[in-house]
Amino acid sequence: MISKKIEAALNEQIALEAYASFLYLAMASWCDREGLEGCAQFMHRQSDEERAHMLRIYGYLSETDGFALTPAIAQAPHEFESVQVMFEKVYAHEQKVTQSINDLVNLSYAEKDPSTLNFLQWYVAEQREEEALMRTILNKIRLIGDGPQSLYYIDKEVDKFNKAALAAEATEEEQ
Ligand code: OFO
Repeated sequence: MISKKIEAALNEQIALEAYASFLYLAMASWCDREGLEGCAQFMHRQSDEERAHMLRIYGYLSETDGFALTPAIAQAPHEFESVQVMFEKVYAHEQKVTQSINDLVNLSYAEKDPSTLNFLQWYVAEQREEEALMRTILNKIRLIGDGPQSLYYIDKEVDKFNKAALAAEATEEEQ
């Protein structure tokens, strides 16, 4: 059983995760059109992850006798000035999500809700990882430069993260 306040805040988080999923899907489509195959795959993966983050909250609300509300999604941007600008937007969005998770943690303390506090720990760790990943990619793009001659290399660099994620999944499946 969770309080109405916590239920409402978790539903806001559902909306934020859903928006992230659609934002990253729009980015995947843009990358695909621009011929950035590695970046497109990366953004598809991120989009799927955000949907999984959203569904995790559905599960928690169901487990705690709360009610998950399926959100309306605002139109995400379709066009991006450059691949660097796109990743800057990703990083900014992840920082916004981190702030929202931190607010939820503080609300759970205020509401004396150890179960939600415990549930949120997974998100705290996930956001730390996601922010670090996006910062790493942005730093690489800044080093390479995102002029037309650099796009091929940027795409290859981002594709290394896809390959690393696939390898990690394969190892997990083996265990
Ligand atoms: Fe779910 O917001 Fe990023 O990871």
